[in-house]
Amino acid sequence: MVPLIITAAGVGAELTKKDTPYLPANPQEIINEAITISKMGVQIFHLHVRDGNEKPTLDPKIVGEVIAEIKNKTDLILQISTGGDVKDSFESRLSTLAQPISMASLTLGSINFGKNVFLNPLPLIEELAKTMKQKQIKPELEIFDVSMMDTFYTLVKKELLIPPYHFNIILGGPGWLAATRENLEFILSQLPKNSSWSGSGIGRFQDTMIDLALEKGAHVRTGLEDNIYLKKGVLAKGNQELVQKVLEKAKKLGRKLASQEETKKILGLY
Ligand code: KMH
Ligand code: ZN
Repeated sequence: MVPLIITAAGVGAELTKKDTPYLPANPQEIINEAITISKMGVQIFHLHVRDGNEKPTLDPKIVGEVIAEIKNKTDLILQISTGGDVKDSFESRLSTLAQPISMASLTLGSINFGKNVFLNPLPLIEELAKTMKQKQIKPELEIFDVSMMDTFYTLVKKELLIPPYHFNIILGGPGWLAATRENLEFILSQLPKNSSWSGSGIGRFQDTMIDLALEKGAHVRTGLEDNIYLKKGVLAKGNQELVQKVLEKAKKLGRKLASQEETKKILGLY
């Protein structure tokens, strides 16, 4: 069986310490969280950065400092978020690709996000994909809905993506595609052969998607960005508790963790 890759989405851009006091919400806390989960065997850190006031930021200086420190202290593969915050400009989202990172998220369509819209018009998606290709940054293709697979094939036709493709199928948010086996299998039926994918879900559907992904021998994404509860009514005391839960599930299934070298090979990192 393919060894398991865990992506940790440690903070995101939406939550605050009012939602959970365990959110790493300033540069030092994000760096510390990265170090902790790296020691547990997590291979990829999906990175959103906060400033000293706990506000999401794409300021290249602050983002650059956090990246430098995480690279200095861990061997994590850094996957910068090009989604940012729903209010971020397209220009600032594109600016994240100037950072020295080997992966970046690439969402393949627009979707309702809380009371806002996470806007991803085709020209932006194409510009992001083109820049990633030029800079040899591996896109993680974020699939919130089956319609986003249509955009994937548009990018393939335009030769903006380099195989093998890596997807993150993220279901179960309000107004998104529901996190069901049927919906996941419908999406999977449209993935090119030899693609890799991880399963992730929002709130209580994080467990649903992780279980389905593990059952299918795929990879997983966990972390406080997607879900702040360890179980019903009990907050996770940091990303490490969510990672620990994945490690226990993997152990039960006899699934071993991928090394960083294996991870790079599986994902076809440049
Ligand atoms: N914060 C959301 C608007 C990504 O990181 O690429 C976008 C998001 C997806 O979190
Ligand atoms: Zn994100």
